[in-house]
Amino acid sequence: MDARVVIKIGGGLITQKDSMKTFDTESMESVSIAVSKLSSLGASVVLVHGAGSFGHILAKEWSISDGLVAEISSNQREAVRQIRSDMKELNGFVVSSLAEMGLECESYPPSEWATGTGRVFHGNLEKFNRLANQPIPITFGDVVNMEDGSEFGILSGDDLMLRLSKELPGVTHSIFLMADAQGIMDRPPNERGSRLLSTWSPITNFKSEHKSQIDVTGGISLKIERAGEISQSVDQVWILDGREPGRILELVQTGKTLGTKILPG
Ligand code: IP8
Repeated sequence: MDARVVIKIGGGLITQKDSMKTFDTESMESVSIAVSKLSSLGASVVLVHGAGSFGHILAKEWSISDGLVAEISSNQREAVRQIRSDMKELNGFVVSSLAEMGLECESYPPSEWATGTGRVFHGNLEKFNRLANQPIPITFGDVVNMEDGSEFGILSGDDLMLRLSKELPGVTHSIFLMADAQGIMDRPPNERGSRLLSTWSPITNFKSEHKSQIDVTGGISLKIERAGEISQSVDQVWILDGREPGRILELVQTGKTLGTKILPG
């Protein structure tokens, strides 16, 4: 199979987002099973994961996405050290889960190779360009250094998805795994009567809910904005239910599944 699949494992899927550093072993295990099957079909896989409660809670508490604030700088610097270490710990849990399914990964923490935030961050993406039989490269949303004097900032896994999906050669699928919905719903998933949108393009209207009290990087809105942009250069861009990761296999094998396919605007 000559598929090259870039997958974002949402932080809300593998952690309890509102409870500090709580890893969801079971959710991750079912993702690992699906990735292992995908890899044994011969697909080349690139993984990105979010931060969930290993990143967003402290980042919010110390306004890390605002960069250095003079009055609280020493607390912020301590928080930056802590978040980087917590993110490596979370990545360690993810990598161990994948290893239990027989998958070898190589981790690239953005704090060590990327600078700047948003879609224009700097960093060499060549290390993610691997053949299907090589270890799976994995990275994640992180606190990175800035070149503009603000000292640090937050690089979201969604921006890593955008750049990896667009710049690695031959990406066939770019998939965002969500925590709490089958895909993009026409209104917040917990609202009565909300329905799954089988396709979405940047011109579609929908009402989203951004838990800004928890999420420092923009939640579903950033994700689908990035997904819309990726769909300009990648054929199969999907938002899928991370609780049903078998749908990744169905998608890669048949070209369709239950979820939301993102179309260019
Ligand atoms: O969860 C955020 O990454 P995301 C990274 O992919 C931190 O948006 C450290 C909050």
